[in-house]
Amino acid sequence: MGVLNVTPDSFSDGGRYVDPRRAADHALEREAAGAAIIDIGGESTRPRGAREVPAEIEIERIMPVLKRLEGRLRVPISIDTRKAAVARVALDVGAAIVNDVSALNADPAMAPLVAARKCAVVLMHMRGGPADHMKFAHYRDVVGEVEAFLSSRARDAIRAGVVPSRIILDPGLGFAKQARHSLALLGALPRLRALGYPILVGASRKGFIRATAGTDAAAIESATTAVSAIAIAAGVAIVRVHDVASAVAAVKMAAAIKSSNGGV
Ligand code: HH2
Repeated sequence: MGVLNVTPDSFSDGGRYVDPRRAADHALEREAAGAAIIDIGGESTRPRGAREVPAEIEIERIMPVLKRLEGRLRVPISIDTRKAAVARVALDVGAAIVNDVSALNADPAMAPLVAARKCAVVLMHMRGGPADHMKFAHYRDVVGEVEAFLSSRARDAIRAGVVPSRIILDPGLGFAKQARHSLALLGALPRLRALGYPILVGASRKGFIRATAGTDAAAIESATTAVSAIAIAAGVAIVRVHDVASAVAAVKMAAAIKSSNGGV
């Protein structure tokens, strides 16, 4: 999944793709580099005080890009939003996946929308909102608590009419999590897999990578690629990244090693 943030303030690529033509070209480049999904977002969720964006502004940011991509992008588009009004217009112009970092909690209209459209949905673990989630980064058993949250959100989604086979779960690395929490979740991916849904991880360029591998750009990129390989080897279905070409190489290697089955 290639990330395309159409925001002035995203923590890793903020402001670069606000021009719709540039953003659309970038989506096409990411597809050409091997992305299987393009994730488009019009609201930053960065840890330190991301500002709430009204639905109209999110729509104003994403629609020109989605319109430019209509009929040009072959891979599915995922829309990164917590707002049903934004998801609705994106689905109307061909988005296939709703990526909701609130796991359908932020907007009561989101679950009925996803159910009615029978689209795929990413349910991500977070506590609090994008502006204050780091206040809630305290756990006794981070893996158990995230596991319980995700399975309960999946149950609630199904109760609301969401098609079970269209649910994707995400531990929400960096969201209401200290570095050690994100690392623990990456170490427990087989447990999350055992919940029975495809798993998505978004590790790309996040704070726990910087805290672990170093803060220069090359270290951040190589460490992101390493995490993609580890995640795929652990059975994750989707890695959400900025540098698609590196992730594709990592995914190819991890998948080839897995399917070799140790020579058996
Ligand atoms: N991370 C970010 C945004 N959306 N969605 C899912 N499902 N999982 C994630 O881990 C995830 C996400 C934050 O990263 P980024 O898009 O680079 O920054 P920003 O939110 O500032 O645009």
